Amino acid sequence: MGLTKKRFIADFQAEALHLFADSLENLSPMQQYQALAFLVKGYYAKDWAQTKADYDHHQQKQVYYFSIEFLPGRLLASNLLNLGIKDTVEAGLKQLDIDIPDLYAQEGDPGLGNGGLGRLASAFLDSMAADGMAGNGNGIRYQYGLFKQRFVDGYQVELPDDWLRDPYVWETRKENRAVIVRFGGSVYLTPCDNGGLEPVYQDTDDVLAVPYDIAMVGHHNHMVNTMRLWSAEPVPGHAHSLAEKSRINAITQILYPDDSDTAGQELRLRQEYFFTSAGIQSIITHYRRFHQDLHLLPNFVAIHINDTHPAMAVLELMRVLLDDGGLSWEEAWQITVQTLSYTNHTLMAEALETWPEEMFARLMPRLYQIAQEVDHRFRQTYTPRFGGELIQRCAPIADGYLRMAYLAVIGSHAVNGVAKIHSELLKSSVLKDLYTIFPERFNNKTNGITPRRWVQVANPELSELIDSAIDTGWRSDPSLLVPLAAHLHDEKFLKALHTAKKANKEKLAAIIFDQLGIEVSTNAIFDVQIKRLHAYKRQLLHVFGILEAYLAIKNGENRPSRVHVFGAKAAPSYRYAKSVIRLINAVADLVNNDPDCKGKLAVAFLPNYGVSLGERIIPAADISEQISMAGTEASGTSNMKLMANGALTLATLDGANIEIKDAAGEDAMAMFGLTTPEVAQLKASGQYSARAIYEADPTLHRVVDMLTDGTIPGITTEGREIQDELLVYNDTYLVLADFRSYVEASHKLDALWQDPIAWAQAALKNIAASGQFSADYTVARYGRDIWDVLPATPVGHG
Ligand code: 26Y
Repeated sequence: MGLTKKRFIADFQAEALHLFADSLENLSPMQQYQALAFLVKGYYAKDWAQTKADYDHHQQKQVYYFSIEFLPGRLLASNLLNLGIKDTVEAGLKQLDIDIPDLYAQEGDPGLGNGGLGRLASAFLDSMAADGMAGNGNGIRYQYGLFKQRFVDGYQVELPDDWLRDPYVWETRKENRAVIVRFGGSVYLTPCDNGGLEPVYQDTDDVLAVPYDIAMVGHHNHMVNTMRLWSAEPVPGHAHSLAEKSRINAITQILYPDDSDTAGQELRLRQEYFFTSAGIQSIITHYRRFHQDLHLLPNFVAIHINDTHPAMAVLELMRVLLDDGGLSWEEAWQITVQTLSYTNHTLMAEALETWPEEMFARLMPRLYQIAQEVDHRFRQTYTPRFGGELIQRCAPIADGYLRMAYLAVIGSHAVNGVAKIHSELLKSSVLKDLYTIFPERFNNKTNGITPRRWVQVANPELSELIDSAIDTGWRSDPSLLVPLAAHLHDEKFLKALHTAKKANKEKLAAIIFDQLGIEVSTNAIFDVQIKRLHAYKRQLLHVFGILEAYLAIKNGENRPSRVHVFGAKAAPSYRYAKSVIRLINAVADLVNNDPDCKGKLAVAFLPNYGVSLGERIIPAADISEQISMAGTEASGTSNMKLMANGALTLATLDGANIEIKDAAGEDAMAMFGLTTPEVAQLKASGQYSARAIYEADPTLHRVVDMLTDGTIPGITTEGREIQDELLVYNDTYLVLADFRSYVEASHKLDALWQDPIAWAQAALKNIAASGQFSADYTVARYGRDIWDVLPATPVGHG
């Protein structure tokens, strides 16, 4: 949009006056932020309304991305960037003498998700808008987001995230679009006029679902899409008791801070039905404003199921088509399958959702009836061809449970994993039987990230350097980063790359000092692991690497100095993960307070990792730790963000690490460890003995002993627990098996660091190859292969 600095300043002053009846300089930074955000909202309001009108007018096919988590991050800077006015606005703010980083920092970071899955959902909404695809988000407006993490004596402490205490500027309440979601009661079928059966509901608990819409601003294309988040409220006019009211409010009160396994709670099931039903109802209501014929639904609507949490979309869409639309089962089923698609994000059996039949039937009696019919017909249709045993293994209902992943596959026309290896493993392991039945449904869509946020907004130093080398085309088409590789032997450029990284490390060092009181050297290698804390992600292996280095330093060995940076939240109920947090903090105390380590080794565990902290850490990283046991990490996305910022990946051959290696080249990273088939074989053989490895490797022996021998102060119980997991329970995630090759790969990076030019060349290879992981391309592929929706904005060469 055409905006001059002068015009912006006048608008900003007028907005301040309008909102707070005062002049800008008298406002607090928070008030200034709010005035600016409201102004920006006004700047795109017309485009937002117009985009919606255009979609309706052209009857463009729309995508609805259903996700129980979204992690949009702060929106001010990214909205300014997408509107093409960031530089102008920042110049204006500068003229007004306003501290720009401080202003941006006023904005809260909606923590409406746990980790990768939620962030991916937000990246996809951002990219759909950028690609000019009609894409909507559908989720929950949790009153409390993911807990805020503090450390007290090294332990994780969880504080409530009351993110709506200050009004959230970007949302718009749409009371006129509220719908009613029915829970419980009983339902029976009764003959109706057209000769069929219709359900009669009795004694249901009705809940009002009120939508709050947030704009997803497209990049330089005047398109603005919508993320719709639902809030649960009592139905006006119903005589709810106090207890009922609080049960209703509870539905959208809090995000489950658990991404480790199925939480299993009734409330979570209620949440899932709540946003799924509200979403489906509002889609159908909107559709019916323009169309009579429900058979054409798949021509105009694609509904995507992000992991199994919204998988009951299969049943809810059937319910609406059957009961409200009066269609036959066969018609309704065909429409449902054509409309729905599903992404799986995990291979771990314990994380695949199942619900007890009794609970499901009690909360959603009509959906349960439909589920039984789906199950019945599935068995009847496929048993003759595939045999009863196979069908029993993959039917949607068995042994007293609804199996949501199976239901999602059966009710969708497309199923995908999130990295090549993951999609292959789905076919050969957890979804093997359904792959046998529906091979044509399975496909891969490797995850992506948004370089607009992770490079352009988070790392202006690097962005400007790239501009100077290859011009600015990469900013809208990241595949144009490839020609950057021509500068591989351009020493001046390589040095500038180093300087830009150094500047980001200075900024992160200041944050580390500010938050933790630790002084770190920016000449050191910044070695980063940022992700949820999970046994399978093996933060423990990273800790063992640190202890190996610690022992070497105590031994007088000379190593390039390293600062290890961690960011990770543990599910509050995940005992082992919390013990590892305690361990990392204890190792940090040991190392940071040992004079022998000064300037050589430091550990900084920054609390409360999330999108905004990620934007500070990622640009400063030299090494990206992606060290899950092979075959466990579906994709990973921090690997892509870190690569795009020039970090070298230290990784197992897992998830998207494999594709990163293929893109950047093996010499631009350090791979190690057992491969997926090797892991599978070792586990199947029953021959693995963690203790034998421990006994055979003196350094490893020493490191494992340190957990309990008092070397690391203050971790008696946690150290014992972790040691038992390794030596008594035989090391589920093969930390000891991979220890030696991890240390060797890490030494390879140490050696490379000694040659700054060679290091910068490797960093450059990563940056130049990172464009292919832009989510703009990923969603374009979803559009082409799954949703049948084409980008309106050219998506470039990815
Ligand atoms: C059911 C409940 C306990 C639950 C809640 C959240 C289960 C899982 C999750 C979240 C899973 C998740 O974030 N998975 C990650 O998805 C990323 C995006 O595809 C992947 O990159 C990453 O490998 C995967 O762990």
